Amino acid sequence: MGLDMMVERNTSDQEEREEEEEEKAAKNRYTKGVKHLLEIGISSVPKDYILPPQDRPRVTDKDLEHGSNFCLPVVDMARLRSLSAADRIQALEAVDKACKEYGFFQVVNHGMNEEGMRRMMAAGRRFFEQGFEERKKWMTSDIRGKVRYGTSFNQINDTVFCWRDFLKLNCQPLQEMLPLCPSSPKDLRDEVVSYVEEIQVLFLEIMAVVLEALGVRKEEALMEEFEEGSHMLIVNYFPPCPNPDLTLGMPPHSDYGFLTLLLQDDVAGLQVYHRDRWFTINPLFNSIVVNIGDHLEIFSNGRYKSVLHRVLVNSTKPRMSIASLHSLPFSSTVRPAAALIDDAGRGRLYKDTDFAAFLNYISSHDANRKSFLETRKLTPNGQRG
Ligand SMILES: O=C(O)CCC(=O)C(=O)O
Repeated sequence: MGLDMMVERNTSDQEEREEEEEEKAAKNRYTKGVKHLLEIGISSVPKDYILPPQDRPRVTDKDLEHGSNFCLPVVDMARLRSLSAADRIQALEAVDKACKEYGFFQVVNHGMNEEGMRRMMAAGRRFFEQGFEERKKWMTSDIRGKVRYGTSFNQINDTVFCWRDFLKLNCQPLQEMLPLCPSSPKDLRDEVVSYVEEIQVLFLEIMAVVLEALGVRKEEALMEEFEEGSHMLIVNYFPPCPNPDLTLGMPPHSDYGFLTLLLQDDVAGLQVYHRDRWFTINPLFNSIVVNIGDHLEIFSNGRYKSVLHRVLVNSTKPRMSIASLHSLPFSSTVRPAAALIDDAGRGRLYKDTDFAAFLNYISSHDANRKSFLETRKLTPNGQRG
């Protein structure tokens, strides 16, 4: 080999090594979260956050600010509680319609303490507003951790990163999680306890209503399982983004549990996929957004479907949301309800599943869209689809 060729080859090896080093350093920066990227002074989104053109949102900051004309069905819990048996049937039909047509509804007069909700949101916000040195104490990529500060959607497998940081608290049992929950800001633990206790009561009430709407007898044993059921509280923080047209706060995904109860602040960002289009959900003051998760799709044998949703970011305002994901206990099996399997008509459409299968799946796959649920489907005669 001539001297010139050797020099050229050494130079390109060196360049490759430098590129690899730079890529590693960048990934290391990304795992610290998007708030950290802003803190170190980035002024445009790094290339790993840029979605292919077909997946980018086509909504501007202005559209988000003006709000959309789309409204989710609203369920008034106070009214539902006070109705006569005959009127209740009608109200349950409306819940059934919302679950079938949208997979989402909004709950008002839910009975949660309004001031407590505000304080929980404020304490969560102060957690993210602290310096990185404080936040990073809870940073881990262990998806089984009871408390986890992290970023993006599924940071181990994401091919494109998302503009979101989060604090995930595995709240069942609450007493085991609490000593591990961040103690700064000082009031966070107290606010988490109050919020978790109240939202759990609301979940049980809404779950009972949904079972009634589905036409499944509200068996005591099942309700007891929900009382002991899994409860993941996810505090989401979406900082302002320099290029909101190129990326997303969260990609299109469905939630894994039975129901998710979502509290959002007053900044729009949540979008729901409905009739082949994305619709923005205007934040409705003091309401809770409820959506069907994959486990309820399985339990209902496909009568109710989990629905894709995603989150947009904007260039000026941070946005926060607090999602409560509820399901059966981690050790339980989720399967179609016997009452909803009709041997002569609709056979069993889903395989049994459990959390272990889900966690194994997300540790090795891109879990966006409804990819996990797809692996649980059977053809109508009981074979894998
Ligand atoms: O921030 C939102 O509005 C939605 C959050 C969400 O989809 C989630 O946490 O799974």
